[in-house]
Amino acid sequence: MQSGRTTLSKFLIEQLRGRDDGADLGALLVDVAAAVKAIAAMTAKGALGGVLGALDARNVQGETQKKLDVLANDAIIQGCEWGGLVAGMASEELEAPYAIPAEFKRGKFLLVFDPLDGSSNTDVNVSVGTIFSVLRHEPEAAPAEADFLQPGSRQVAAGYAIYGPATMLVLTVGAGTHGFTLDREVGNFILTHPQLAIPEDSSEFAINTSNERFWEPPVQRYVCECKAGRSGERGRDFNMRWIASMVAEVHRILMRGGVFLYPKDTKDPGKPGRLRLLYEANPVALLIEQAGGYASTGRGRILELEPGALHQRVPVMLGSRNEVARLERYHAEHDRGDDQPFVSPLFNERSLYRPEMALGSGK
Ligand code: FDP
Repeated sequence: MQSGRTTLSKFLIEQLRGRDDGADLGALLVDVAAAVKAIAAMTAKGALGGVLGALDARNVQGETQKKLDVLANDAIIQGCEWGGLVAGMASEELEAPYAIPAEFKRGKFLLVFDPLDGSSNTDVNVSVGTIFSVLRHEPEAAPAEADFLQPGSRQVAAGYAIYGPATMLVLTVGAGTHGFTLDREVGNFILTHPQLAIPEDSSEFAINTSNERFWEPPVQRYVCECKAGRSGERGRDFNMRWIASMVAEVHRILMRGGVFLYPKDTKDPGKPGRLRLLYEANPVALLIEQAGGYASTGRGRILELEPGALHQRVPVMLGSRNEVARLERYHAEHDRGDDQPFVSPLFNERSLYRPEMALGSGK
């Protein structure tokens, strides 16, 4: 039964009708969706596509590039550069912004993206995704790097695709967060999850606990309390998940609540967090807030950060509002110096959590 289904194009026409630049924004998002379908086809072939494995190259972050990172990056650039809709693009895989070739008209949007988030998972057949953010660009001139450095609150659209058992596109144009499922036979994204809503409270957290000794005390306190469950401060048991693919974690949170944390740590003092602000944290923060959740660094709202560099990293804590608010409170108490050492009944005297443990050498 095809009739009565809301396709992505129909949804965008209806959502953006009457909005300044609405038709152009809709057309750009349809181009992004077409590129996403190409990436979905590549990832779905797995080993049969000959595209798994690493390249003998590193990206600007010094991370080993996977073949699929580069192919996904090319798919988005080629899918979006020709339509006269974008003035420039920036990607996790490119050191500097990509200038639109002279033969194409320049448009009024900037497209910023992580072509394949969680790509370390491609070789093990676990869900990965594409994250994107659309910003406005007023001048006619080719955009400089500084033009991309806009706070997340100025995004006009944001979304991600998740390449899992089903391919989904989750999107916001500033009026709620909505999920579309790819009908592979027909080739259309169909609205299947309108108006996603994250519960305010949750008992599920996601964090890479192998970094525990490098975290700041407020994060150690939060996680320690979650692990203590009903015998501790929180008075109820928590569940933990770690997929190591942010898109998949965020998707779970949009579906059933929870929190995802990639906090600041002392593992690599040169990196104040793992995730990149412009093309990971900002788009995901907008999606989460449009679904009623909250996204913070622990010390303030992610969407209000003034970016300082294209590939800037930030601490990320997002999901169910009350849990993220609690994390902000723990950071504030710590920064004021009045957080109480947390004593979990699960830990014996020798392994008691004390704030000064986290301030030590990090060994
Ligand atoms: P990846 O480097 O594989 O792209 O974006 C960074 C990210 O994945 C997230 O998707 C994921 O949550 C995180 O890194 C995984 O980090 P760990 O290696 O610490 O598990």
